[in-house]
Amino acid sequence: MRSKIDFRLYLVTDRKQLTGNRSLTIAVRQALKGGVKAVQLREKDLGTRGLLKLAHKMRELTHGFNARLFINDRFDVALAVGADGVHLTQNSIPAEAVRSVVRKKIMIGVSTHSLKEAKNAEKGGADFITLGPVYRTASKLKYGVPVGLDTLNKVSGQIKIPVFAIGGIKDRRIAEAQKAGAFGVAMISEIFGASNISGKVKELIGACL
Ligand code: 3NM
Repeated sequence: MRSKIDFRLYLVTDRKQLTGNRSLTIAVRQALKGGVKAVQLREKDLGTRGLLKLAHKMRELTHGFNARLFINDRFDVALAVGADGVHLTQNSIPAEAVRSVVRKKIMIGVSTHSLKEAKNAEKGGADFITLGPVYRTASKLKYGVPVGLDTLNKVSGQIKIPVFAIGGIKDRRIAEAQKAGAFGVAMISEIFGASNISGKVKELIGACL
């Protein structure tokens, strides 16, 4: 299972966090130019048709850079656009139900916030999880109380699938997240808030090695 996940840096999108009139397409292209190899399309406010259209665009873009594309929550949209995977939330259809439909066709990532959720995701057939928020994020407590490095350490030690630390991850925190057992890191603002997105991604990839 572990070898299937061939990226350490996972970009999660939120076009509302983009600065300087950059469109999502431009920002993601810059991140891909910088070397990011996995993108999760997470644009919660879009309706099905709008999401599908954007997902097609992201598929074309990520293909051009040989990068993985994951669609937040919607495995139907992931299948429809030929994405590499779906990224499920705790309110999505559970991983085991998705797995029973998609079989081995696409990968499944799951957002988790505790050891219990992490174990459930693994049992349900997830290929990897995100665990968070590890730190306090800019959007304050929108994602819940930070779980901290101790929980990251505990979870990483008790499950076999890769764990990506998420929530308030910055360049300077990558080393300690990895030391606490994270296989990789996932982030929005550190990348989308950068004035030079591709330069920032290059730095982050260097820090992930
Ligand atoms: N999920 P940033 S934290 C999308 O804990 C998301 O599951 C989280 O943004 C979780 O890198 C989070 O800007 C926000 O902190 C990540």
